[in-house]
Amino acid sequence: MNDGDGTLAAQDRGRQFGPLGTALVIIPTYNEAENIKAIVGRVRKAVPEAHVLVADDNSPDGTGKLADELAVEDDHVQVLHRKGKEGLGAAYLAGFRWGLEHGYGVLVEMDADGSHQPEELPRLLTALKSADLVLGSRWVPGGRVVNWPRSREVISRGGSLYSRLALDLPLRDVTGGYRAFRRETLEGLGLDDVASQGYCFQVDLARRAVKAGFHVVEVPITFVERELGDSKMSRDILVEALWRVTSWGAQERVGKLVSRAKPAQQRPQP
Ligand SMILES: Nc1nc2c(ncn2[C@@H]2O[C@H](COP(=O)(O)OP(=O)(O)OP(=O)(O)O)[C@@H](O)[C@H]2O)c(=O)[nH]1
Ligand SMILES: [Mg+2]
Repeated sequence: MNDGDGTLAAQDRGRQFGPLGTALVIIPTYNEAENIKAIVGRVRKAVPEAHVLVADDNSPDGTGKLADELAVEDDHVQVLHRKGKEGLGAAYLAGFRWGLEHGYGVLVEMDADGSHQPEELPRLLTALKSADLVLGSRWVPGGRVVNWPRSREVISRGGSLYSRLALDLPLRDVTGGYRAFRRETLEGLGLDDVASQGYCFQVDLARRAVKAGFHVVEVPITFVERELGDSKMSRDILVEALWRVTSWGAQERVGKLVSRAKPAQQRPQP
């Protein structure tokens, strides 16, 4: 667990964390018919007390209908049907809103394709007892990826490194999507003006959490490449991430320069 002085732990030490409350595992789906039943089953088995919300963007392959079948059989499973494909970020924002309105204490992000292993969720939830946000991390000691082509690893590591440096974040895996938030953390992130869609949605949330002073902890995970169904990764998603991260970084640097200049100007003259 990366809980050194590089994270916000140093700033927050001594803080008391309250009880967690019921967890809602949000699984966004677009054409995951081959995966949805298996992943929901694994979550229910690994963390029986948690609830599941499938946020489906009207998948043409009938994922939403399969999720409905699961919901009929199991009162811990719900489905949020959305009109059409609007991207991962929009699906999560809708899922978070739903979860907060329904009183959940913890909101978890998890992909449908098996890359995020439900069996590791208890470790994330345990870490959340003394954190505001827990990131499942591939790039801290103990974390790893299985069956990823070298090219994907280079893109992912490069994306995290670039985000870390451009945004001055004390985090190793900034783009990952296996996370557990306390409800108070999400409420403090200003979700109403989040516009990011793809990978940079994850960078955006991590950045907001750090800047807001929340205690963010990374726990190692084993990320497994999907075996069934198609990736939704695209060039557009990478381009969006690159320009948004670059522009946030530039804005922050300008902001820091301005605030450094201000106190000197405002200092009363003797
Ligand atoms: N609701 C919704 N879910 C989406 C959308 N795009 C992707 N997802 C889901 O988000 C999760 C992550 O998408 P993936 O295609 O696995 O993307 P990835 O994990 O970055 O790429 P791979 O490593 O190649 O699998 C999966 O559960 C997808 O079904 C979308 O537009 N709407
Ligand atoms: Mg995936």
